[in-house]
Amino acid sequence: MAAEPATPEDRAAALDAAEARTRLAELARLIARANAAYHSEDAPEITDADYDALKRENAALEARFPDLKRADSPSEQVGAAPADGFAKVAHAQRMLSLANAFDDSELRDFVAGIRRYLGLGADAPLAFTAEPKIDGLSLSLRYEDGKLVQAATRGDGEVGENVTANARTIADIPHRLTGAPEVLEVRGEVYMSHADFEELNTRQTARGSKTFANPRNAAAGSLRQLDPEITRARPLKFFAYSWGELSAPLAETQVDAIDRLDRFGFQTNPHTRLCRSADEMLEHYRHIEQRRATLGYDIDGVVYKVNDLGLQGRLGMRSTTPRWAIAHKFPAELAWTRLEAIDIQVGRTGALSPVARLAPVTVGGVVVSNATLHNEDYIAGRDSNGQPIRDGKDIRVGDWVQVYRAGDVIPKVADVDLTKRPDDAAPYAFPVTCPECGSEAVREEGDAVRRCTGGLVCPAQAVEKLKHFVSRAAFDIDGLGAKQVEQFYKDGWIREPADIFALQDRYGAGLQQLKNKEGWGEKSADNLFAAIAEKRSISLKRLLFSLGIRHVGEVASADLARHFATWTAMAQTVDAARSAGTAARAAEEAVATERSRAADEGRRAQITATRDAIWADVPKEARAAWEEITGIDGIGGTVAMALVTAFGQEAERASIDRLVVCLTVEPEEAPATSDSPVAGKTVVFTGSLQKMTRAEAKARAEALGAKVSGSVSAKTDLLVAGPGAGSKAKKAAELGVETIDEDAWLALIRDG
Ligand code: I6G
Repeated sequence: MAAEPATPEDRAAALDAAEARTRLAELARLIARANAAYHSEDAPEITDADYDALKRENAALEARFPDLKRADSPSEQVGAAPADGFAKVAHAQRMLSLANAFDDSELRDFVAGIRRYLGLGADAPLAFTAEPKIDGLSLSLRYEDGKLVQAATRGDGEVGENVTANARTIADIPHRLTGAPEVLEVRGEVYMSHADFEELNTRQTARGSKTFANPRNAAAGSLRQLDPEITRARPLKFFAYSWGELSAPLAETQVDAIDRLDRFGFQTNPHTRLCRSADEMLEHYRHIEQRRATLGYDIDGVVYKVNDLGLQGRLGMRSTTPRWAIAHKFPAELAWTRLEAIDIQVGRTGALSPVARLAPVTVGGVVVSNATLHNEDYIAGRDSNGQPIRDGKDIRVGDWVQVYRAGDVIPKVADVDLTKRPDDAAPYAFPVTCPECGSEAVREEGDAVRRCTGGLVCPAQAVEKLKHFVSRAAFDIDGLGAKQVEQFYKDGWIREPADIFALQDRYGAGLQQLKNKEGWGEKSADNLFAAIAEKRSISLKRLLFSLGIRHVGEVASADLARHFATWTAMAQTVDAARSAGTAARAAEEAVATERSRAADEGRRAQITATRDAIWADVPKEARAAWEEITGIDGIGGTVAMALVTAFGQEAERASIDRLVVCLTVEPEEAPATSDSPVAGKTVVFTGSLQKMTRAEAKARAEALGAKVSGSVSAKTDLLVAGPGAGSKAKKAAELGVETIDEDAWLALIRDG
């Protein structure tokens, strides 16, 4: 039998004109089907590589037989317009997510942390609810005057999708409530039971429709149907576990609030229990874990919440998660399989990330064929400090490896079976050049990761930066996701973020050019331009996050935005701090060198002298700007350095400047506390506080619109000094900063 031609081009070259005509028709059909599955149904049916092969074969055939090019040629305009989505709705109160604990000690840390934050001794009573964490999708139901008026998915927590018509078809969701507050947002989880899931997949198979990989996908796919009648035919269920906006409190405790939801007619989880210690919480965790297989629906852990709602209020929030709750996840699921190859992916910061390509294996009900290998040390069998991991066993292509999945996280390679290692398996040689652009890939002192030095010249970095830019927590432009960005980049339409805002002017004329692109029709092109225009106005914290600067994630972006309020103020300070950044780096390096050299007792003085000498050359303004940035609570030298580096790097800065002129950056609004005497003031806490912990003091000050800084400078408005205040109190006195004690602070925020 003749061997199969090796490449798509070879396949095209082997056909005569008649065969080519037939094959072109077949390719048009296959590619159209793949486009529809990918763009409209969110369910790719073939791999990217297979898709590319079909496209290449089509292009090669068209090049050989131009007369046979079809009117519906895939190279011109075939493709499914993205399906019309759901309307977006802003949640009246942000839908939170939960922090995770992965073992008993993290759960004990959570309890201890809460006691510390609240200043409760080990014996003070503190109760928690514990209940199963359902593996479904969260939904927020808004009732006004007892009537269900809106149902919205979580989305990014701030804006979700309006799925009201679909939610009304779920039997567990009441349309009317009696005795409820005027406004009540009920939150909970939509899920599908195991039995219903099996039955649905059987029906789907019988009908020749696609089946679902697991109950959660089935629940999500069923709720997000454009036709509510399809949702009605799907056996969805709903457990209520929380609430958003309320016109009147539901109760004083979590248990009583859930009980009220139950009496309104919602299903609430019967395995909820009140626990009075970490030991009781862990006991209930094990109890639920033992029953996991017989519950009849998927759960992925146990959620604990502080029972007293007053304490929940005092504990408040971190940036996206409440301090008063945690999800204790069940252990990861494991499986063994063969490592077929190691590929290197290049991320937006140039990081070279090794990815394990695996012989497909089912891990906890999901087929896994890729897993992360973290970095070169991990493959070599050592941690970032050079200590052995896996008893020092390295990982080689051809090895049998253990793969594990925990919840939604990317599967990981955990272990290797040396007894099954093939004789010819060679140690993996981690690349020292970027596989995408060929630039040198270097590993800096203290960095666990090797990085491509190509910057924006590296197409992988450029594309990953763009994908990050359009991601959900960043610009979140409807209709412009990772796939579309990749396509536009390949075509040379978008090279940097600013190009997105020039798209309509450059390519939108008559929409013809965009319309001719795969997957785009007139309506979707129009929608895209409208979605881009809408995002010309953007909050400072989103803009900052979207830039993809190393170490500047969502939390740091929010901290910076809260402090600086405007783009101009931030950029000016970062620019002013640039020479201080250089000095800080030089000081760090010099100090590190001296530490390794000097072993005598004059060492400390010598190190301080070196540091002082380097800083002495830094202009005063630069030093003040650097101190302002590093003084922001939550921002340290690493973030400050990353900012000054990114802003000082010529090409990157030019790209940022080109972007910013396209935008209206909304100033960060202080919380609605204009009547508070501390709103807009910069406050520093020092010394030990007696009535509340430092963390609570900070959270309360911020909730009142104050900026909390870690260091005293000329910009400090108020120093709150407890007993034992030292150098900060001294500096405040020198600078003439008002200093008060904790009682005066409490009186100020209470009376103000
Ligand atoms: O994702 C969640 C699952 C279960 C939750 C949750 C929950 O309570 C049983 N509760 C809250 C408050 C949040 N997420 C934010």
